[in-house]
Amino acid sequence: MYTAPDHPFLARLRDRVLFTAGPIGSTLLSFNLTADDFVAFPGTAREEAHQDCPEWLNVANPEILQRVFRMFYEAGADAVDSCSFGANDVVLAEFGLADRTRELNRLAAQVINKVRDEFSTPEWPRYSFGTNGPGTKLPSLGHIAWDELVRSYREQVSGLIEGGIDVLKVETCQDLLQTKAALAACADVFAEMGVRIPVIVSVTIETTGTMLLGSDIAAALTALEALDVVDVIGVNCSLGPDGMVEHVRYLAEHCRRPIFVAPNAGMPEVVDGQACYRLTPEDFARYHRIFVDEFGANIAGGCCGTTPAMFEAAIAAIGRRAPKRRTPALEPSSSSLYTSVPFRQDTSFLVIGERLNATGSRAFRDLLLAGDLDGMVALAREQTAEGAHVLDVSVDFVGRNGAPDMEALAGVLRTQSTLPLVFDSTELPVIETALKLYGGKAIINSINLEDGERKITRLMPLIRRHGAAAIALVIDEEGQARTAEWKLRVAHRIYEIAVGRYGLEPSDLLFDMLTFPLSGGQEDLRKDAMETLEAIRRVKVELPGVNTVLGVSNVSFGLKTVARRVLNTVFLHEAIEAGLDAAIVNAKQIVPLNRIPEEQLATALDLIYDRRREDYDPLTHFLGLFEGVEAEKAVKVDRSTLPVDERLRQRIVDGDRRGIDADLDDALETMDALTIINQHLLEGMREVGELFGSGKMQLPFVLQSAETMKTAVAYLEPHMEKTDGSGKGKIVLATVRGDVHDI
Ligand code: THG
Repeated sequence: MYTAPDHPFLARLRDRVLFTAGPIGSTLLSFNLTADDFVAFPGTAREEAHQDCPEWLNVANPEILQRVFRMFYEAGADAVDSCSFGANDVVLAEFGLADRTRELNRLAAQVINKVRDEFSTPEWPRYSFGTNGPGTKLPSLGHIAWDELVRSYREQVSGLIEGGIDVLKVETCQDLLQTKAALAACADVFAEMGVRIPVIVSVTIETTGTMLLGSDIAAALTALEALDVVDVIGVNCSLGPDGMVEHVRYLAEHCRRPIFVAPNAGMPEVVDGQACYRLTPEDFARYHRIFVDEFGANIAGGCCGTTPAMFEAAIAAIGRRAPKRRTPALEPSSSSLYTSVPFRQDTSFLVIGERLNATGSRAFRDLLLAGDLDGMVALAREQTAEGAHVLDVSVDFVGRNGAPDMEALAGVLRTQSTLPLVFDSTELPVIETALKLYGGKAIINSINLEDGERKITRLMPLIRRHGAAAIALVIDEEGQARTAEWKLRVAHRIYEIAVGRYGLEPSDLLFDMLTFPLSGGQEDLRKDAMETLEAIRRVKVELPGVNTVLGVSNVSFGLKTVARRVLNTVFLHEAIEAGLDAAIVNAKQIVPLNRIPEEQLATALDLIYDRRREDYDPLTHFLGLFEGVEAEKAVKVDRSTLPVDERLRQRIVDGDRRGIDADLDDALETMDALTIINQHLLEGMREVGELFGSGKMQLPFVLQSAETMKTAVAYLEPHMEKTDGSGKGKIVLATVRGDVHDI
């Protein structure tokens, strides 16, 4: 549960819209600086130059930067960005300046604060924003590890705070894992230094309608709003303001923190070797009026290419007043890197796929033991197709070391599964490993009071630091709670700790009231299902806002598959009637209640509610109903009925290279290798390109398709005719060094 820190800047945001300027890099570019401008202490023994490192200007030429800051404060901006966008040691290392990260940031804050002080008055306080850019590495794609990234950002944030910066701005975010690492660094430094200044976080939505890594605005909001260190959420850079309208509208409707909007001055075009921005001051003002008056944006900013004239126009058009009041609605959710998935599903329950479980699924265990990551990804995708909304992931298995297994699996699932993940482990290091890899908002399975408060008080800080939700099991020092009374007692205790002490949002707490199998028939377990249903009903009343979850298959352990399917379905139905929100199930095994024969249904209900009579034991009767009955084989959708060219094209689109050799052999019987590549495989890639361009396919899946293409071409290569080799040309590909797109 976020509560705003008591800070004058945040109080000020509630009263009046704040104008802030951040086009430091593009303004510097328009000055056409020369190599000389980047030389510090020229002509002395200390002479040192780092050309094209804007942050170095804080040392070499602060006057130039101060000219920029002054231009925007003069135009009426309440806040201006420091020159520190790329001042983290990952980027500075490219200039040999990594070990001076802290110093450069401290200086960056001091250099802007000097100008801020020229303008700031008690009636009109001005602010300095310490900008913190994404750097050049994408942790979700494995370019850099969480710990290294956090350490790098900590240096930057420490320096900015030491230099007296007013507000931190984690901006132009492209990868939510990078974003979360930067925010974790802010939280660390606050704790370490005993200070708390406001934090703005702002993501960049590309022309695809998502962040570079494929996250849509809802996914970003879900992941970021779960972090207490975040005070303001927004969007910046990328498209011009017109391309931002829908994303700002989404934030306006859902985001409970103040909103920040800082468009570029349109998409830059290159004219005569100069970046040229088409937006006019009138357009800039018009769009900001929409953002402020229609959507209620609290901070109106400008990113690359915006000019003092634009700020003058916007301030004249909008004035110094409060933005429109908003009434945002919280939608309790989890998220993957790509999408946000609400806990409460309108016409269903939240389906948590159970099959990625080393103790619960033989198929998965075999894949895990064989280290077959592609196979595990395929199992994840199967469950997606079967209707799962999120996926439970448990690598716990006797005799194996869970952390490396989780590292490998979560390392691929984070980009290869569109569904949010539930990290299911009894081992704290396994949970921590997973959280450090995950850019989305995960669900942690689970917290409990098995060893009193020892473990829960170690897990909760992790859960809060990474902005996860948590499943709580009703287990205490005495064991798994058996009666509704006992279950509720444990639930109240956990609530007190998780919500009361650690500030978890109540809706991010999912209580699992647990049930024992009904299949054993022991006298003392006969009423357990009933107690569970009663506890689900009561917890929703006694602890308002919390959600409930259940591992449904537990109820039927020990029965044969056909019987399990019926009992699971009926028990799930009863639990949903009692108010259950989510269930860990095998999605394809849940059947609609109306397809269950009447006698099976009635007997299952008798079993659940322990309606034994003389000469009638529902358990015995239930078992009898399935004697000699076997489950029909599940029908699997596959490509094998398609003609071979279709099969290959579809494989490229699906990014599925497992067993592609056989399909290629098939194809080679009727066509030559080049035809396969040029007509069929490339046709698949063309479709991938279209899906990507229209925002329907995210980058990591495109990479998966490319990998499949590579595998296919490598296989076909020996079948290609050699030409004389005289036609070899040269290809030159270039990208811009140090640019944020330099991936
Ligand atoms: N609550 C919470 N988490 C949980 C559980 C729970 N996590 C683990 C488990 N229980 C839920 N997961 C499973 C996974 C598989 C099965 C049951 C629960 C299962 N497997 C079949 C079997 O064992 O017969 C299939 C075996 C196979 O495919 O090889 O039933 O309760 N919070």
